[in-house]
Amino acid sequence: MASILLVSGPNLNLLGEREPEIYGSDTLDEHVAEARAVAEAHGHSLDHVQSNHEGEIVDAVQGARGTYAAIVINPGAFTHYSYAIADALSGFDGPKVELHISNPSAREAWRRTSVVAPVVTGTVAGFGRHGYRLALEAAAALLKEPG
Ligand code: CA2
Repeated sequence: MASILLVSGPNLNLLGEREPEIYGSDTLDEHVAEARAVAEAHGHSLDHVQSNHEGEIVDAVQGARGTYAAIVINPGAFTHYSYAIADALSGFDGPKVELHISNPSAREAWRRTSVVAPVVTGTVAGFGRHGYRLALEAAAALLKEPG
Protein backbone atom coordinates (compact mmCIF):
# COMPACT_ATOMS: atom_id res chain seq x y z
CA MET A 1 0.00 0.00 0.00
CA ALA A 2 1.45 3.33 -1.05
CA SER A 3 0.27 6.91 -1.06
CA ILE A 4 0.07 8.75 -4.37
CA LEU A 5 -0.10 12.54 -4.66
CA LEU A 6 -2.20 14.03 -7.46
CA VAL A 7 -1.37 17.68 -8.16
CA SER A 8 -3.58 19.97 -10.27
CA GLY A 9 -2.36 23.34 -11.47
CA PRO A 10 -3.99 26.64 -12.34
CA ASN A 11 -7.52 26.88 -13.76
CA LEU A 12 -8.16 23.16 -13.47
CA ASN A 13 -10.67 24.05 -10.74
CA LEU A 14 -12.78 25.43 -13.62
CA LEU A 15 -13.04 22.12 -15.48
CA GLY A 16 -16.59 21.38 -16.53
CA GLU A 17 -17.55 25.06 -16.54
CA ARG A 18 -15.96 26.30 -19.79
CA GLU A 19 -14.30 25.04 -22.96
CA PRO A 20 -15.91 21.55 -22.88
CA GLU A 21 -14.85 21.07 -26.51
CA ILE A 22 -11.22 21.04 -25.34
CA TYR A 23 -11.38 19.76 -21.76
CA GLY A 24 -14.66 17.80 -21.67
CA SER A 25 -17.56 18.28 -19.31
CA ASP A 26 -16.29 16.42 -16.26
CA THR A 27 -15.43 18.49 -13.20
CA LEU A 28 -12.11 18.25 -11.42
CA ASP A 29 -13.88 16.51 -8.52
CA GLU A 30 -15.12 13.85 -10.93
CA HIS A 31 -11.62 13.33 -12.36
CA VAL A 32 -10.19 13.06 -8.85
CA ALA A 33 -12.85 10.53 -7.85
CA GLU A 34 -11.90 8.42 -10.89
CA ALA A 35 -8.20 8.72 -10.03
CA ARG A 36 -8.86 7.72 -6.41
CA ALA A 37 -10.91 4.70 -7.49
CA VAL A 38 -8.03 3.47 -9.66
CA ALA A 39 -5.48 4.06 -6.90
CA GLU A 40 -7.62 2.18 -4.39
CA ALA A 41 -8.23 -0.69 -6.81
CA HIS A 42 -4.45 -1.16 -6.74
CA GLY A 43 -4.37 -0.94 -2.92
CA HIS A 44 -3.03 2.61 -2.80
CA SER A 45 -4.40 5.81 -1.32
CA LEU A 46 -4.59 9.12 -3.17
CA ASP A 47 -4.39 12.69 -1.93
CA HIS A 48 -5.17 15.62 -4.18
CA VAL A 49 -4.04 19.24 -4.13
CA GLN A 50 -5.12 21.94 -6.59
CA SER A 51 -3.56 25.37 -6.65
CA ASN A 52 -3.50 28.39 -8.92
CA HIS A 53 -0.20 29.46 -7.34
CA GLU A 54 3.22 28.27 -8.51
CA GLY A 55 4.83 28.40 -5.06
CA GLU A 56 2.07 26.30 -3.51
CA ILE A 57 2.67 23.64 -6.14
CA VAL A 58 6.42 23.77 -5.46
CA ASP A 59 5.66 23.35 -1.73
CA ALA A 60 3.34 20.39 -2.41
CA VAL A 61 5.95 18.64 -4.58
CA GLN A 62 8.73 19.30 -2.04
CA GLY A 63 6.47 18.07 0.76
CA ALA A 64 5.79 14.83 -1.10
CA ARG A 65 9.33 13.64 -0.45
CA GLY A 66 9.29 10.92 2.22
CA THR A 67 5.48 10.82 2.35
CA TYR A 68 4.30 9.83 -1.12
CA ALA A 69 5.56 7.00 -3.32
CA ALA A 70 4.50 8.58 -6.62
CA ILE A 71 3.28 11.88 -8.05
CA VAL A 72 0.78 12.42 -10.84
CA ILE A 73 0.77 16.06 -11.90
CA ASN A 74 -1.19 18.18 -14.33
CA PRO A 75 0.70 21.46 -13.98
CA GLY A 76 -1.75 23.34 -16.24
CA ALA A 77 -0.13 26.27 -17.99
CA PHE A 78 2.87 26.04 -15.63
CA THR A 79 3.81 23.01 -17.73
CA HIS A 80 5.13 25.34 -20.36
CA TYR A 81 7.34 27.68 -18.34
CA SER A 82 7.75 26.80 -14.66
CA TYR A 83 11.37 25.89 -14.06
CA ALA A 84 10.56 26.09 -10.32
CA ILE A 85 8.07 23.22 -10.58
CA ALA A 86 10.47 21.29 -12.83
CA ASP A 87 13.25 21.70 -10.25
CA ALA A 88 10.95 20.58 -7.43
CA LEU A 89 9.92 17.50 -9.43
CA SER A 90 13.53 16.63 -10.17
CA GLY A 91 14.07 16.34 -6.40
CA PHE A 92 11.38 13.67 -6.03
CA ASP A 93 12.77 10.16 -6.39
CA GLY A 94 9.62 8.08 -7.09
CA PRO A 95 7.60 7.63 -10.28
CA LYS A 96 6.29 10.91 -11.71
CA VAL A 97 3.53 11.02 -14.31
CA GLU A 98 2.79 14.25 -16.22
CA LEU A 99 -0.88 14.38 -17.18
CA HIS A 100 -2.81 16.52 -19.66
CA ILE A 101 -6.44 16.22 -20.62
CA SER A 102 -5.85 17.77 -24.03
CA ASN A 103 -2.92 17.10 -26.33
CA PRO A 104 -0.79 20.24 -25.94
CA SER A 105 1.43 19.16 -28.85
CA ALA A 106 -1.53 19.55 -31.19
CA ARG A 107 -2.44 23.04 -29.98
CA GLU A 108 -0.85 26.52 -29.96
CA ALA A 109 2.93 26.73 -30.41
CA TRP A 110 3.47 27.93 -26.82
CA ARG A 111 1.87 24.73 -25.48
CA ARG A 112 4.23 22.49 -27.44
CA THR A 113 7.03 22.89 -24.92
CA SER A 114 6.86 21.13 -21.57
CA VAL A 115 9.63 22.12 -19.19
CA VAL A 116 8.60 19.34 -16.82
CA ALA A 117 8.76 16.56 -19.43
CA PRO A 118 12.53 16.05 -19.00
CA VAL A 119 12.18 15.38 -15.26
CA VAL A 120 9.14 13.07 -15.19
CA THR A 121 8.98 9.36 -15.83
CA GLY A 122 6.44 9.76 -18.61
CA THR A 123 3.49 11.72 -19.92
CA VAL A 124 -0.18 10.89 -20.53
CA ALA A 125 -1.75 13.49 -22.83
CA GLY A 126 -4.67 13.82 -25.19
CA PHE A 127 -6.96 11.14 -23.83
CA GLY A 128 -9.56 13.49 -22.41
CA ARG A 129 -11.69 12.06 -19.62
CA HIS A 130 -9.69 8.83 -19.70
CA GLY A 131 -6.47 10.61 -18.77
CA TYR A 132 -6.79 10.46 -15.00
CA ARG A 133 -7.49 6.71 -15.09
CA LEU A 134 -4.60 6.07 -17.48
CA ALA A 135 -2.17 8.21 -15.49
CA LEU A 136 -3.05 6.40 -12.26
CA GLU A 137 -2.71 3.04 -14.02
CA ALA A 138 0.76 4.13 -15.15
CA ALA A 139 1.75 5.19 -11.63
CA ALA A 140 0.43 1.93 -10.14
CA ALA A 141 2.30 -0.12 -12.74
CA LEU A 142 5.53 1.71 -11.95
CA LEU A 143 5.00 1.18 -8.20
CA LYS A 144 4.76 -2.59 -8.82
CA GLU A 145 8.28 -2.66 -10.23
CA PRO A 146 11.03 -3.65 -7.85
CA GLY A 147 12.55 -0.51 -6.43
O1 CA2 B 1 -4.65 19.67 -21.27
C1 CA2 B 1 -4.35 19.93 -20.11
O2 CA2 B 1 -4.63 19.21 -19.16
C2 CA2 B 1 -3.65 21.27 -19.78
O3 CA2 B 1 -2.67 21.03 -18.78
C3 CA2 B 1 -4.74 22.20 -19.29
C4 CA2 B 1 -4.25 23.62 -19.02
C5 CA2 B 1 -3.48 24.16 -20.21
O4 CA2 B 1 -2.93 25.44 -19.89
C6 CA2 B 1 -2.37 23.22 -20.66
O5 CA2 B 1 -1.75 23.77 -21.81
C7 CA2 B 1 -2.92 21.86 -20.99
C8 CA2 B 1 -5.45 24.55 -18.77
C9 CA2 B 1 -6.18 24.22 -17.49
C10 CA2 B 1 -7.67 24.29 -17.63
O6 CA2 B 1 -8.12 25.55 -18.11
C11 CA2 B 1 -9.47 25.75 -18.18
C12 CA2 B 1 -9.87 26.99 -18.67
C13 CA2 B 1 -11.20 27.25 -18.77
C14 CA2 B 1 -12.16 26.30 -18.40
C15 CA2 B 1 -11.75 25.08 -17.91
C16 CA2 B 1 -10.39 24.81 -17.81
